[in-house]
Amino acid sequence: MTDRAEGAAVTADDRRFMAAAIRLSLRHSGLTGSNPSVATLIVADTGHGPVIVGRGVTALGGRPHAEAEALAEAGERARGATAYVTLEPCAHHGRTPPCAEALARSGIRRLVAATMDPDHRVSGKGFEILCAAGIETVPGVLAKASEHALAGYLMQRTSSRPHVTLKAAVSADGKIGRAGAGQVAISGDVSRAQSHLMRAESDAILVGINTVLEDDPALTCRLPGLERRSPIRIVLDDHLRLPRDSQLVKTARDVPLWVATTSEDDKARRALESAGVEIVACARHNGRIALPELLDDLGARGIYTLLVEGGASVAASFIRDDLVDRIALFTSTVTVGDDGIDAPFTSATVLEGFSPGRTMLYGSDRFEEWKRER
Ligand code: AOF
Ligand code: ZN
Repeated sequence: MTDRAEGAAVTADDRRFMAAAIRLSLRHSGLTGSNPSVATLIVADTGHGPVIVGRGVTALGGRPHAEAEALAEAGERARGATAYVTLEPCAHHGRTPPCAEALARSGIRRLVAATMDPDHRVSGKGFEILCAAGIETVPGVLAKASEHALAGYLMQRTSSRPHVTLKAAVSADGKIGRAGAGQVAISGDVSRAQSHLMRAESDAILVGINTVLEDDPALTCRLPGLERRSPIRIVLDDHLRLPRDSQLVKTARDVPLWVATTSEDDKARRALESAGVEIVACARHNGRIALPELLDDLGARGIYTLLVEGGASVAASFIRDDLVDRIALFTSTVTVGDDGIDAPFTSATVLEGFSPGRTMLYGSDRFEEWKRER
């Protein structure tokens, strides 16, 4: 959707309230199961300018929907008001009645929406219900910002696979670590906090078995207060080499651990399963785990946002199969030396087909975000 509502009057207040609704929607990102985290604001003109009289965000777990909460708070004050929704209101009878009908009954005069819901049960039908009820319906306001907030959901609904972010921490001399040296501290504390926040916002995090054998990572979010927002941890482990005494397996009963494999070694599988690990059986392609099929499987299991954290060969496989939607690149001032492992890309060599997004400084590290041009 383009960033401008066609043929309708969009005011500066409309953009301001939609920006506030998008910020509210982020509050439950990653916490609404297979439902997107969306938000609704009901804004009434009290005679002293517009005032928010109802606000709602999709509840934890995905239900009730945002509109129900916002309309309950607004009550009678919804009459004649404008509703701001970050996603087209639903039109289907799910576990709750359709939000489009609830909005139509509430007496609102205008509906301002950021983006259309690609779910086949909605996809324009929500807007139709509101238009048919005589409500002025203005879609496409801050569409790009909302699509960014809903990237995982929109990707899964339109292509069946998760939105993939490839994260790399690269030294000043273009290395991601040193073979056989265990974890090499490349980025600083502030970048580490930022990357743990990225974990908290992702449904799942994925690494290759070599990274596990080298670094023995826990892959949890360890930011104070966000420990319970650790993503599902996924290891690509073709031959089931994951050690039983690894940090990952030792914590498998607290934070889900999935092992993606083509191995049919029943004994090894059972040993991992008895430690609380879930085995994800994969198809094989050219002697390796077939990544496109694995991603479709993860999408079907409700993973909408996937963070790929390493190592070099896993990153190279995702790039080769054209499965990367976003690159999060931390470049530090540390140098590793000539015996380091070359990063699959650096600030100077980011992949063709990616365009720059944000650039920020985290401590002395530089962070760049690159987005796939599709
Ligand atoms: C809304 N408001 O807050 C959200 C919506 O299983 P159900 O019945 O909850 O339906 C899930 C679908 O509802 C989901 O695929 C998406 O189309 C929509 N999500 N819609 O009106 C909300 N979270
Ligand atoms: Zn709904």
